[in-house]
Amino acid sequence: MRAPEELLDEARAGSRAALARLLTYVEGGGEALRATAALAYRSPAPYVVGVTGPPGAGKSTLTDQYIAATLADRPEDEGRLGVLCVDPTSPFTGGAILGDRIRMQAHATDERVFIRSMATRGHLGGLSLAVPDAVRVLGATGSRRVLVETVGVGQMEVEIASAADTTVVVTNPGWGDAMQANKAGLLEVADVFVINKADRAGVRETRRDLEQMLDLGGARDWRPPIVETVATSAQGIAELGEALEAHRAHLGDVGLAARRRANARTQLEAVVAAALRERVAARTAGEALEAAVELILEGRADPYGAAETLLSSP
Ligand SMILES: Nc1nc2c(ncn2[C@@H]2O[C@H](COP(=O)(O)OP(=O)(O)OP(=O)(O)O)[C@@H](O)[C@H]2O)c(=O)[nH]1
Ligand SMILES: [Mg+2]
Repeated sequence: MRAPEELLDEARAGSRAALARLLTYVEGGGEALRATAALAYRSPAPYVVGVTGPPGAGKSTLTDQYIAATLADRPEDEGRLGVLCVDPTSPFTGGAILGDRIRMQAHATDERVFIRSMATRGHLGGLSLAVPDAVRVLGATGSRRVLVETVGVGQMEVEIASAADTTVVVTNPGWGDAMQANKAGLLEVADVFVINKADRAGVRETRRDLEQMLDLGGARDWRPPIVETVATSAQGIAELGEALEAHRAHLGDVGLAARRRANARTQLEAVVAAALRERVAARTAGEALEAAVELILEGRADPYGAAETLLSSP
């Protein structure tokens, strides 16, 4: 294993191979992750934009267009743009991730961008904990802004949103019903809504559904704007960029600090829970467990006493 300190220096000096290696450490968990995290969290966090939504909504196409637009008028001092593609449904390099890679390849050699598909291998808390770590590694090596694309399935979008400063929820025309089913989750995470594939029928109805959902959600200090896009032809990308900047401006320094405090709390709780789960697994496996089960079956112990014995054994 190469020392993370060295790799970090090399990555800061521009080595993409060194950066890739650090991210592999993050995915792999264990000692390499710990050593990497100990360094990465010393640097300020980059600004994180989460892009989530159902499979096939056009998240990657949209992200790709956003990268292109961002690079086109990027000031010299803006640092690198990091992009993480996360697909919880295919933990190993599956079709979707491969597709993302190919789609974004146009930018893959641009020095100002670093694109990476994330997988979970050994990370203690799985992808939802690996992502914030990867974000910090990107931040520590020159990315000032990081885009995180995740397929919104189950709790994933909520988990990833708790690693983002601004979260974009991508929908498509005709998805009113699908959105109704997951209303609470979407409302909780969305800072910006996108109706992508606006070249298709049903945009107006979807917008109405979203507006209604936001009305029912009650008064908040930020009402997520709804941006219509056709990602395949770069329509609405400028508006999306404006919506992102507007949300950032709305947060301001105080709002951003509050969000990051909440996110750090959520992340820490998740790390503690994952560590405890690991300990539970260690305690409830192997011979000691079997012996305790035996005692219960023989009527010589009850589950509570047996549990205490397991927990207090070294
Ligand atoms: N008609 C139309 N098709 C689009 C639009 N945006 C994306 N698509 C197509 O929709 C398909 C899925 O696009 P992706 O960008 O891969 O969607 P995704 O949300 O990243 O998909 P997953 O990562 O697999 O969940 C592709 O065939 C795109 O070309 C759009 O605005 N209009
Ligand atoms: Mg995708």
